[in-house]
Amino acid sequence: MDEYIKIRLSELNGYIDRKVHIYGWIEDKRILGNIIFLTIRDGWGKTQITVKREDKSIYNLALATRRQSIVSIYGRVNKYGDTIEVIPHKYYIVSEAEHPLPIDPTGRTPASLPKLIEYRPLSLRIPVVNAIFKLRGLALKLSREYFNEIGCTEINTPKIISTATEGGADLFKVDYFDKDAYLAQSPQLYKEEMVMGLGMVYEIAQYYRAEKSHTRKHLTEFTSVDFEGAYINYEGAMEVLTGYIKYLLERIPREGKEYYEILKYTPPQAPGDIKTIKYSEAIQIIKKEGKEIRWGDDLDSEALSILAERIGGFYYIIDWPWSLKPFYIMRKGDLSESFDLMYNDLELSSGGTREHRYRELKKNIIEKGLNAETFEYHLRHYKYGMPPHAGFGLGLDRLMLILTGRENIREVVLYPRDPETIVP
Ligand code: AMO
Repeated sequence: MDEYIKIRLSELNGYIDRKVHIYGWIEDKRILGNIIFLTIRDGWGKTQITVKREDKSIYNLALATRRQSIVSIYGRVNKYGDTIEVIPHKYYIVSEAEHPLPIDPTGRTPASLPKLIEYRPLSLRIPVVNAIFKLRGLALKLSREYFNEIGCTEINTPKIISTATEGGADLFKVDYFDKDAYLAQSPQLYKEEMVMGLGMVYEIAQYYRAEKSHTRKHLTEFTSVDFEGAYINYEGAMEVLTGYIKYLLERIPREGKEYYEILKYTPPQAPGDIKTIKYSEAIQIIKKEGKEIRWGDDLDSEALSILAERIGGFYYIIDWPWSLKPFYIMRKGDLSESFDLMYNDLELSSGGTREHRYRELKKNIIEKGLNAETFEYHLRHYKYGMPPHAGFGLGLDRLMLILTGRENIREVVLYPRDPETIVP
């Protein structure tokens, strides 16, 4: 069967009247008089297979194949009007689907989110779910494109570590032979150290936080897009972050058009510029709305809802009290050179200028109540010519909520992990 060319269903248009070999799952089957119409998909595209009763053996096989089974078809591509169909010459059932199916892959009978996650592979055949994860893949591709274009080097830092990077709390402990180890909460200190020789770096990876949060925006395993650059301060890091958000929002509607049509959703427009307010101004705004809050308090969900209402869209909150920020952030008296990037009431990213001076960094570690000795492996590098630097970490799963218009972070993560869920 050499004369049949193996192609994807997205390529059919270029093979009208030619003999092709295709694979796919049967999404739908309709019998109209003496004809069976099968809709098959392969993950890239879809087509119709038209089987006439006179092709007896194929007709009987098609009749017997259950929806969602994988078939292999050799046939001719035919076009009439706007419709492309394949007229099968040979038809094989490659992998049968058992019925009843645990979820409806056409999406017509909606399944609960836990059920979708339990049967994630099959749920990826639901057009809306499929579109979400295609867009996630696209966002990852565009992210790499952006950071590579601006001159960053992609890095991979360890996820099994011996010291906390974000302070002592929320750490998952791991039995590591005869030693204690932890799962990384972020690549923080490693990414900072890498700017010594690489200039600007980025990493896209999963991190772990033992937070007992049951919200629509927290997971115990989340994906972060981390950036770190030498010779810049927090303003430079915000420029890179604003550029990243613009790059994504300008390109993803175009490159992901077919998926947005399925989702019936338009992502926010790329911001011209991103507004900035100081933490102290945020406190004033929140106070004006009648909420009791003092300078130095963290912004809880009620406070963030007020800001979402009053400011909205993308905005930065800058110059946070140093008491609210981690030890590695550059201190300016009671304040710090730091920022959070918000979208309405959702924190997407945080970052800042880093403390690059060995003595000051050590002092900050002690002041935050941490044990400087356990950080010595990291700290020593700050003695050998550490450049001033700044960076940020951005929660990719949270960004995906905005890029896909979903509400719950579990909808945009293949296998979400929260305090109750570690399977599947
Ligand atoms: P931070 O702890 O603010 O900063 O985390 C950065 C971003 O990561 C996302 N994020 C989460 N997403 C889902 N579930 C979670 N449990 C979770 N925790 C954090 C958020 C958040 O804004 N090292 C610093 C960043 C830096 O300064 O470079 C850090 O980790 O979107």
